[in-house]
Amino acid sequence: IFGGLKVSPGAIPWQVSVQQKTKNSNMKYSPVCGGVLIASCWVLTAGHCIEQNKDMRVVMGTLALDRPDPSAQIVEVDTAIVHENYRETSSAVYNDIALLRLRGANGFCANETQFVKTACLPSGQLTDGTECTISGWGATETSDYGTNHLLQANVLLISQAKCSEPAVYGSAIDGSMFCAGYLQGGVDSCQGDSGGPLTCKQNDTSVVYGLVSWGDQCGKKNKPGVYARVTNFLDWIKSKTQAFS
Ligand code: 4AZ
Repeated sequence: IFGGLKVSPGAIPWQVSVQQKTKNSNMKYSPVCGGVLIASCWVLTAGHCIEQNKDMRVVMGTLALDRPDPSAQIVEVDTAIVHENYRETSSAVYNDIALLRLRGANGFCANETQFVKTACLPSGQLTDGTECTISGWGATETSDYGTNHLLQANVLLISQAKCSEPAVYGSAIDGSMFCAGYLQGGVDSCQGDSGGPLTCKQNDTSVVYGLVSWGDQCGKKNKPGVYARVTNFLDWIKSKTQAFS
């Protein structure tokens, strides 16, 4: 996160760290992406976060990554489901969404606490200009390698028309994504934040409208962050999660 602030304990309890087992090791995992807990056994993340045939786990309920807080819950991923139309080109990442089915029994995986809670899925569309919150352990203005402590920042929703202007992203933008941030630059998501939440408050409830997806670097003028448009995938999420329960 560029231009962010440290998150307080319990402030973003649906944020998870998606981690991949390191090659040639049975024990070590490295953080690859963020994710969002949407049910006890389900995490939303970005499609581009998934490398097939790699063991993954999620770490929930912690702000620090190097030494997880006592409130941390670590659960292995059973199955990763990448969207059938996920596609990456030189100009954009399309349908950049995936579901992680966590390992557990009887639909019970994450244990809800003050530090681990599910985020709500959206019902309606949002108004351009709405202020929303992004978070992650990704790169910052001072570290390409990301942070140990979870950071957050506020961003504004940018219209499709504005984001599709030639000076911004032109025809790269489609209905599977939206832009958020500031055209003057400075505050943005960045590499390592991918798959993490963009939530907006509705009647005091945080609703996950976006997943960190891509952008032309980070915090640059006229190059806001691009987010997977969760409202576009509600039927997909429903069909994939219902097929299991
Ligand atoms: C990345 O490389 C990435 N500024 C993620 C988000 C943004 C740019 C790059 C948005 O994963």
